[in-house]
Amino acid sequence: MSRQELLEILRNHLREARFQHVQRVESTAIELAKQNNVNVEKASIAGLIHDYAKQRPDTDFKMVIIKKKMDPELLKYGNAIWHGFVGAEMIKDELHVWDEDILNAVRHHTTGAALMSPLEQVIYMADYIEPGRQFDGVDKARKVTKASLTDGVAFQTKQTLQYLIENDRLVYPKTIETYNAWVAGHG
Ligand code: DGI
Ligand code: FE
Ligand code: FE
Ligand code: FE
Repeated sequence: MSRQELLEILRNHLREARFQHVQRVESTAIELAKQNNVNVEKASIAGLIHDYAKQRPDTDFKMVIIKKKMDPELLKYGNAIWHGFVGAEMIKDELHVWDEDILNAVRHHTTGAALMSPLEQVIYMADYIEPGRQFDGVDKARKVTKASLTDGVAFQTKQTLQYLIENDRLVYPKTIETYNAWVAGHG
C-alpha cells in the first residue's frame, strides 16, 4: 500500500484533529529516526498508524480481546490502553501490516515497555513531543529527547506515572514495568 492510500484510509478512520496529529507524529518520528539511525520508512508507517484504532467503540475492542484470547485483565482498562495493544491486532487484520517492530511500536506507544527497540522508542517519543502537544514540561521533553532518545524515554515515563498517580488513574502493569526498567535506580 502506498503512503497516499494509507493516508486516505486514515482520513476515513480518524477525526480531523486526530488525522492531523498522526501526520505530525510521522514528521517527528522521521526526524528522530534520522538522528538515531532508525529505518525512516518504518518510522513513517508506524507514526501514521499508531492511533489507527483510537476512535473505535469500546465494544470493538472487547470483541477482539475475547476473540483473540488476549489477556482478560485488559477488559478492566479502557480506550487509552486498548487502542495500542488491541489496535495492533486490528492493524494486522485490516491494514495487513505484519512487521513486528512496527506492530510493537503501536502496542507500546502509550505505556512504553521494559524492552523497546529504537523504533519503539522513536514512536513513544514522537507521540509525546510532536509540535501540537502543549503541556507543562513539553519544551523540556523536546530538549531532552533531542539530546538523547533514551533520556527522553525515561523523562516521559516518569512524567506519565506521576500524572496517573496525581489523578488516581488505574496504572497498567506494563506502565510500571517501563518505569522500573527506565527510571528506577538499580540495586
Ligand atoms: O493517543 P494519544 O492521545 O496520542 O496518546 P497516548 O496513546 O500516548 O495516550 C496518552 C494517554 O494515555 C495519557 O492521557 C495517559 C494515558 N496512559 C498512559 N499510561 C496509562 C494511561 N492511562 C491509564 N489509565 N493507565 C496507564 O497505565
Ligand atoms: Fe495513542
Ligand atoms: Fe504517547
Ligand atoms: Fe498519538
